[in-house]
Amino acid sequence: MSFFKKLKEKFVKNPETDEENKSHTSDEPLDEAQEEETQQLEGETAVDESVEEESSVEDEPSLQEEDPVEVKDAEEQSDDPLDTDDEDEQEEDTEESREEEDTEEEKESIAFKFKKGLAKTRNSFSSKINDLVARYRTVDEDFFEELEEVLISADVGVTTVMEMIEELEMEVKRRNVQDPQKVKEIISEKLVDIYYGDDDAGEVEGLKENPDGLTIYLFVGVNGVGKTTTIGKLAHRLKSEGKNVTLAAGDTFRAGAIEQLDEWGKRVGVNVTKHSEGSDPAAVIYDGIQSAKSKKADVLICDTAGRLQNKVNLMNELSKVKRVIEREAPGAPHEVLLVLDATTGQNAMSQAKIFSEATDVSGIVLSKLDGTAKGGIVLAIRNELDIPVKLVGLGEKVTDLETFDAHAFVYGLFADMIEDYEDEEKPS
Ligand SMILES: Nc1nc2c(ncn2[C@@H]2O[C@H](COP(=O)(O)OP(=O)(O)OP(=O)(O)O)[C@@H](O)[C@H]2O)c(=O)[nH]1
Ligand SMILES: [Mg+2]
Repeated sequence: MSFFKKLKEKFVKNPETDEENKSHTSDEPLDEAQEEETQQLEGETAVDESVEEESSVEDEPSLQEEDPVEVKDAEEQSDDPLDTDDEDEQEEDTEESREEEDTEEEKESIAFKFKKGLAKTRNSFSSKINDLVARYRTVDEDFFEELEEVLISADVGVTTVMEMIEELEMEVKRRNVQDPQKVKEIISEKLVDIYYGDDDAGEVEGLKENPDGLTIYLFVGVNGVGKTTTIGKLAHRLKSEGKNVTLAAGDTFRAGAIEQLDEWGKRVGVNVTKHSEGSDPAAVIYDGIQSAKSKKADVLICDTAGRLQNKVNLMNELSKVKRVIEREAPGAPHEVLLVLDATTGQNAMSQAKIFSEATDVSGIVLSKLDGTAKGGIVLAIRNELDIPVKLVGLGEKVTDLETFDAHAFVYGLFADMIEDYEDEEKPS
């Protein structure tokens, strides 16, 4: 079966398959109280900002000079992978107005979330692909060269792009494709193949859980990437799945960080273990584990600092925190999740390398995918670092966190073409 047709059947609204399309974050219907809570949370980003403002004290020793809240432009980044200098990347969000027309049920679907979250990437990537395909009559070397540039400009990463182009060329030859229009579909198929690589199971990889008791997730990442926000979103999601969740405020360095996590705890309705600012983070995590055990919690999520006096201290601190978790809860942490800001482009790759050395990162959370036109970074991360992307942040709302699904991702990139697919197929 054609790949677009497969994706269309899987993701485009169809009453018969609607059940399967439900978002990973909303498997359980929210009850009335939770729904109210969610609505409240969704309107509360302002609180976050005030906490962040409080935190950006000028004379703090810092790996970052500017406000961590702002979304960064990939082209403006510095060479230092741990320096998260930010630059605003505001684009008009045309999806926002269209959102009004969609029903609540549609908004819950994984397809809708990826389509909306990837709007910027799709608008840029698809239009470039369409333009390319329209300019060429046959699929030749120049065509592939231009395609290479399009992929690189979407942050797919040079190594991954080279690999992909090579496979595309082979596939095009094998299927004897002459028409550039048809190449679009092969591109989409190869994007999924590249993501999974040799791992041909191609299944969505959720977070690991401890079937026999407490599950511990450790969040790491440089400042401003979205650790605390993701923890809040994840706590909300796990709680709405009926789990008993608790948090530990391991960022004792940044002013306002403890309050920010505490605020999330209150909003989501979960317990937070915290000590005072400047205290030993390993001790906070230790207490968090004891508290989670005594409360028979299902999940403990640990926040950590994004910056310290210097990088070496940060990496040492994270290693120490991890050792405490390993000692106090054998088998834990069940995930060490490195949060990377998708808008930082290739810099995210360098961060992944540095953090992996200190903490054995088991999965990536790619935040702010909604804020970039270069969502191709997902493929580069998985293909070049061989770390699975477990979760993606597709917006600032508490419900804007999704389990990464490569097929849904590709659907998000080619949504318009996939939705129109049947029309092209119809006999003339
Ligand atoms: N658009 C968008 N914004 C996000 C997303 N995730 C986080 N943010 C925003 O990113 C900013 C920083 O998030 P935080 O959660 O405070 O980041 P952090 O990694 O905890 O930062 P530090 O505590 O300074 O280390 C906040 O304004 C969040 O609302 C996302 O998926 N999409
Ligand atoms: Mg934080």
